[in-house]
Parts: sequence; structure tokens; C-alpha cells
Amino acid sequence: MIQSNLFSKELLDKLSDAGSVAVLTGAGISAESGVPTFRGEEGLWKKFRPQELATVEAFMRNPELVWAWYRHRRELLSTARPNPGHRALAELEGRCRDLTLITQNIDGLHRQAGSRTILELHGNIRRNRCMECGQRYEDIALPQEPSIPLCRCGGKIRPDVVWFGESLPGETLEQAFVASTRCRVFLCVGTSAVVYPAASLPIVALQGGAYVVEINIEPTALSPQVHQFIQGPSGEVLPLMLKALDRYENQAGQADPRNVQIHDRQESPGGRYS
Ligand code: BV8
Ligand code: ZN
Repeated sequence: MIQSNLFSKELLDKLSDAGSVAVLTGAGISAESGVPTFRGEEGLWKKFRPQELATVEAFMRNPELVWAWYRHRRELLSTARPNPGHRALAELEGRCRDLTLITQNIDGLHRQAGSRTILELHGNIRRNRCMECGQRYEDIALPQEPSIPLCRCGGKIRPDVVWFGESLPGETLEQAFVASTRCRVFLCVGTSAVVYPAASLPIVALQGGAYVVEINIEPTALSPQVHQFIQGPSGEVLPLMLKALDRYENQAGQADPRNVQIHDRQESPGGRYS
């Protein structure tokens, strides 16, 4: 059971009046939705080698194998639904003046949970594009097994995700760096923080003077550098954080003398208090 006094006064204070918040998520936030992580016990990289499946070379060498793997993961995702962790971040976005959600996940669960300002650093498994002409294809158009889908131009269609050795979408990466540099609070949720350039964003936030908090079921390479490490499943920790923020803001509200006055004064037309 996670104690509610998990969240430092500093975090709640900064979250309650944080102009801008940035959040980086990894596979860990989708684990409680039944989506396998990469490095966990049942992790994808335990069974498959990234070099064999998530690189252009692998696709050129054996496109059927790569397509079979992405169809397998789509199958897994077809029944996956956002969990309380995804939903808590969508709610937090509604409470902050500006919150940027930066994700390494290609599962699209943040959007399903209602988050709006999302930067998909590594693409999205439900989108596809032609290797030759770049024509984009949504999932529905794809022929089923075993053949690999071909574009009208004859080019091979590939999942619109970023493979190892490939650059991230420039505009998206730029926005992620800007959001990380100027945020006052940076939350790092469910990532092992080993894949770059995504893993450099919490460091950029630290250098930008942000209050950096990591939420993970176990410490990572990043943990010694952050202001607060909160150990626990994000599907439990994030909803609790919102509750703690509620309580904190209510208490702050009650403690604020200006507020006290308000109650026994009737608001006069035009919104000024007499
Ligand atoms: C690039 C899409 C320019 C595809 C992915 C600098 C130093 C060293 C290496 C490099 C470097 N710069 C570039 C590189 C090379 C490489 C890299 O970083 N290699 C690593 C492995 C060392 N980076 C690249 O190739 C990038 N491109 O840099 O281009 C360039 C090109 C050439 C050379 C130089 C520069 C492209 C990287 C993107 C690759 N595509 N995904 C697909 O998914 O199929 S990466 C993929 O793996 C994910 O998107 C994600 O980014 C990563 C997995 O990490 P996590 O999401 O964190 O998942 P993981 O399982 O590892 O961890 C889960 C965590 O959650 C754990 O800590 C666990 O404890 C925790 N957890 C579990 N359950 C819960 C939980 N936490 C909370 N609650 C729970 N319930
Ligand atoms: Zn084409």
C-alpha cells in the first residue's frame, strides 16, 4: 500500500503553481494495461533482439519477420486500454496552465486516455509509411498476413515508428527539448532512461532548474540525479499524486487569509467584493 505522504511539500507546492510541467513516459506506464515493457521480466527484448527487429537493416534483410513482430504487438494492443496512470496524466494536463507529455511509447494509449499535448518521440504503431515515397497509410488499409504491404508506387510499407540508428522526427524532438528546458516540474514515469536522445531530456530539465521527480517500480540510472524518486507502479502513484495535490490546494486555500474573507462577503454585481 502506497502512503499518501509520499509526495514532498516541495513537489505539491511546485505542481500547484507550476507555470509549465513536462512529463516523459516509457513502457512502464503501459505495463498495468498489459502491454509488455522492453527490459522487464516478460520484456520484448528478453525474447527478441532489437537489432533483429527494430532497425532498417533488419527490415531490409527480413521484412516478413519485422512485420510479423509489429502485427504481434498490434494484436497485443488491440485489447489494451489506458490505465489510471494514463488517465491521471490527462487530468493533470487539465489542471496545469501548460503541460507537455513526451512519450517514447508507440501504443497511443495516452491519446486514448484524453491527453492532448502529446509528443510521440518514437512514432505510433498504428501509422505506416512507404519506404520509397513516404506515402502515409493508416492501419485499416493494410493487407493481412503473410505478405508485407506494398505502396501504390511499389515501395515496401513500414510501421511509422523510429528504429534504432534512425533520427527522431526533428520538429517533435525540438519541441521536447524546449518543453524540458523551460518546465518548472519534470515528471519521469516508467522509463529505464537508457535510450537516447529521450534519456537526455530529464538531464536537460535538471540543467534548466526544474524540480525533477522520477516514478518507477525500481531505481534506474537516473534516480541518483533527480530531486525525488517515488517507488511504485505509476497506475497507483499518479492518481494518489492528484489526490495529494487536491488536499494540498484545499489546505492552502483554507490557509489563505484572502480566501477566508470571501466566504462572509456577498459578491456584488460586476464581481467586486464590497
Ligand atoms: C538516434 C520505437 C541519431 C520502435 C524505440 C547516445 C548514447 C548511446 C547510444 C546512443 C546515443 N545516441 C544514439 C544512440 C543509439 C540509440 C540508443 O539510445 N541506444 C541505446 C540502447 C544505448 N538511439 C537511437 O538509435 C535513436 N536514434 O539516436 O538517431 C543517431 C543515429 C545513429 C547514431 C547516433 C545518433 C533511436 C532510438 C529509438 C528507437 N526506437 N521504439 C519500437 O518500439 O518498436 S526505443 C524503445 O525502447 C522504446 O520506445 C523506448 O524508448 C525504449 C524502451 O525503454 P522504456 O520505454 O524505458 O522501456 P524499458 O522496458 O526499458 O523500461 C521500462 C521501465 O518501466 C523500467 O525501468 C521498469 O522498472 C519500469 N516499470 C515497469 N512497470 C512499471 C514501471 N514503472 C512504473 N510503473 C509500472 N507499473
Ligand atoms: Zn510509395
